[in-house]
Amino acid sequence: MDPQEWADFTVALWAVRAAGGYDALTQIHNQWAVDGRIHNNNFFAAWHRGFTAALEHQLRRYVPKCAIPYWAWAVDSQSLRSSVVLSARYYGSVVSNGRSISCPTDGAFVSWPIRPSGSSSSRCLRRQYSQSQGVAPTEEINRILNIGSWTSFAPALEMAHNFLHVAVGGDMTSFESPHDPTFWAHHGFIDYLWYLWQKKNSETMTNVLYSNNNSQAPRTLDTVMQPTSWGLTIRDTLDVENLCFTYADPIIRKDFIDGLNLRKRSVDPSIVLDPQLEAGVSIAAEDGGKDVYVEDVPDKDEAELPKADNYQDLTGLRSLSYLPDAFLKMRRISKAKATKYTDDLNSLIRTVNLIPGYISPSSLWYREELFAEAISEHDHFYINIGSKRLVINVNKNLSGYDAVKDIKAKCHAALKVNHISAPSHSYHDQLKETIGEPTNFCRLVDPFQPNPADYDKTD
Ligand SMILES: [Cu+2]
Repeated sequence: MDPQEWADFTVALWAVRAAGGYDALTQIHNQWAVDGRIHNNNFFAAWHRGFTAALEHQLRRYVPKCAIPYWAWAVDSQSLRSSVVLSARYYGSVVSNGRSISCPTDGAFVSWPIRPSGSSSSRCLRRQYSQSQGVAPTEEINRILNIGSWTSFAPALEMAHNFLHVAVGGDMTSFESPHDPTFWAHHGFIDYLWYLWQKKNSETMTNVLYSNNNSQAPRTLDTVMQPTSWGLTIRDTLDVENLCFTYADPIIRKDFIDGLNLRKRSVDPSIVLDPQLEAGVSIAAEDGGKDVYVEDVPDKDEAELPKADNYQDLTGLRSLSYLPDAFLKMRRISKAKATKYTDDLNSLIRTVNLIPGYISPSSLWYREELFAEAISEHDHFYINIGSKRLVINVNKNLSGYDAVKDIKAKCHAALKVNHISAPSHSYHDQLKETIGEPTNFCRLVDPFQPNPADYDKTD
């Protein structure tokens, strides 16, 4: 999405809002959510697809080709607050840096007024960008896309989606979450994942939808969903083109990703670090200093799953916290199911972290902006490789991106980073065992690092 398209999108959004359509949609979400009819059930994906299309249709009254951008937040999972999506360039940043709820101070929605239902006055948009909640990394998204049955895929997709609501926080945790424009970018991504899954699986849904505890939920594909005035059945939503949008032309949605600089991030699943490390070995730097050395991971459990506020570990994925009780209660999500999902996800993360030489596309290694910011706060950074870790001292004569470059160069030299065309076997097999067929992993990476050929098209 180029700056003009982003500007058009926000202009259209403000126009829909001025006409009353935006708040009306938020209230529709609230109305049907309160009764527990659109979440935690078998047509969550279908309803929200129709819902995002409803906004998109309104946007097109003002900007004919307007499309809702999606936010592939899995790549930002290790630090939401450093996501360019949540920056001045797009949806806005918050000054609290994840510590408390505050209002965006920059971006397109600083003066976006929120009027919660039942309230007579407006206030600013509230967000947190929680440092402690955590959201699913790319590996979990890939695992979900590899699930073969609808009855297992759908609840996993919805569960992963819940964490983002809580992590963005503030208005996004309530049933009036569409108040926050990030809602649409988030649901655009969720819908895209369903779309990808549909392309792979012929059993998109069956007439017998997976069972759920909600007696209000439609039982068949031909049940008209609420609000019935839309006249949309689940079957109507199965094909996105029915709803006048598509993901088929990668330009429409992928160029947004390009606009986010994600292409620059060189998500390269073929980077393999040399795992032949021995503790106690130090790698002499050119100046003779002990700039890089190898040590045993002191507290293995902790090192395997870095805490959410640990910005020193450049390659380890962070653990996720359990979803708050209040959120589960409001959405009528079974606590046992949510707990099991979180535990399973953390164990997947632990496994991923222990694959020797594997660097997740989500890891801080690729987040140079955050890494540059954290550099002044630390004397050294780590790269974990199984039970060993590489410690890299920060050259205090350098700052920001220069220091980042220096650290990366030292790592490359020390670990003899190989850019090889095919991943090594053990690594390939381990990934396959952990997150499914690695070709799908590559397919997932693909949207973040699109084929340059896609960019030759205009439009
Ligand atoms: Cu919802």
